Amino acid sequence: MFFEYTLIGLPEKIWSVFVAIISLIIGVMDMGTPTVTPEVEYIRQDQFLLLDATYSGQGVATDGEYYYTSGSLTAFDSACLAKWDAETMELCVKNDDAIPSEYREKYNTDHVGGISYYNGLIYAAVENKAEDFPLIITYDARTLKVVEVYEVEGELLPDGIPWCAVDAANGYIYTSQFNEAEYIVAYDLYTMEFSHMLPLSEKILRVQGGEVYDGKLYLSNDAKDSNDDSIYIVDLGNGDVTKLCTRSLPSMAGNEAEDITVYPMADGTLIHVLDYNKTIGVYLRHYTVK
Ligand SMILES: [Ca+2]
Ligand SMILES: [Ca+2]
Repeated sequence: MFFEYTLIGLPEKIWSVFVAIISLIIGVMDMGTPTVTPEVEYIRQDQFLLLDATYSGQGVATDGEYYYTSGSLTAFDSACLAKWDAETMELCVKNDDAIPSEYREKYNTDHVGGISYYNGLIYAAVENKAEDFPLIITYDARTLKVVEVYEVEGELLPDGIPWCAVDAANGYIYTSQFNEAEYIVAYDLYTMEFSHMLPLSEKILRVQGGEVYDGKLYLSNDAKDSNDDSIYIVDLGNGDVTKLCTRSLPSMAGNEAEDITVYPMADGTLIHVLDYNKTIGVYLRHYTVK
């Protein structure tokens, strides 16, 4: 008799019982729904557990049809990308070795952070252990295989490259430092040469991800040691920062807000944020704007 074996070598039936039990435990730990300040309405969530969580703990992007996620597990030295059907959330494609080995070996590059989608490509912010060698790597959105690796100017990025967001209309890709971001750093979308910096009207702490939608930059903030994590909007013309909302999240172990993507999906939701529950679960939570 043949069993289908999962990644960690357990027969599939035992594995699914195990996952069901873990789901129950996590469900109890994270019971309740997020409450959000009135500008935004919480609609629903998708849950990634155990192995799925390793593919989804860092970045999220969408083309409207699929969600793309990234994950990095430093303990296992893994850096992954995955593609999920947006309607069914079935896993379509994955890449569990998303960093080219020459960069791993030469620069200790080990972390895929926030991601963004544009024109058939996934753009990923990728950093090394010392956080002093920022990369933007593009992947083919069909196969999740590497297309190009760009070594970007890192002088304005003192603590790595946590996220990136494509602004196709203006031909830029944006990022910022993670802690205490006082400006946005812009690169040319096609050459990845440094273009300019945009000073922010107020400092944003712990910027986990971003996405451009309708001419505005949406940023996901993680409040440290707190489950009240916020979303900010940056005016790309003048750097004005406004807080869109604060999300109060149910999580016994604590919530770490991760990347964001903003796109009107078939189910009517617009804002999609990843949350890590600091155990073995990741949620993709969907919102509408009132
Ligand atoms: Ca994103
Ligand atoms: Ca938090």
